[in-house]
Amino acid sequence: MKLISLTRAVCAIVLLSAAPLAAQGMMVHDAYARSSTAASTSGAAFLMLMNHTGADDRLVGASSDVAEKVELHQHAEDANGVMRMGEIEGGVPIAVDAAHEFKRGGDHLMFLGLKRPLEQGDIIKVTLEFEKAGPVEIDVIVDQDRQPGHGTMDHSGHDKMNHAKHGDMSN
Ligand SMILES: [Cu+2]
Repeated sequence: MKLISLTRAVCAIVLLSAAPLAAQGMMVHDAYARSSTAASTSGAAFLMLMNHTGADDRLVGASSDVAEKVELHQHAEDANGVMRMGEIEGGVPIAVDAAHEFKRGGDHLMFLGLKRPLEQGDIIKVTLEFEKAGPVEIDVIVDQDRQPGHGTMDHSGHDKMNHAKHGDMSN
């Protein structure tokens, strides 16, 4: 009998400590990936990251078994006014309780050297590497048909806010 009550006590502690964790950590919304054509050897993923870890953090890298390499990319205007994409130097800082949107025409995860074509509807595993939170594995659905700015979640309001906030792509 003593053993049973001890087990119950342990379970209660586990439940209590697990409950608040459900709303904590790095939260990922609306992650999807696509490539420009079925034969493309590169692709990109887009998602909304929310930092509920309780501390400022920074996305410093990413990897996936579908690609040789996953880079953190941004679109930025060069000296001639041409939009170009390139690696984000020093990673992507995400303040505590802030969100960062990786979206079409903006920051994105770039898959280089795809080992297999991104098939519509496939779920691919991507590991996001954070400075403090460490590796976080996420599921990303391949959605070739997704139109820019039309997520499964209605965040048309977010889009407007982010345009205003992140109007300066140089930061
Ligand atoms: Cu890119």
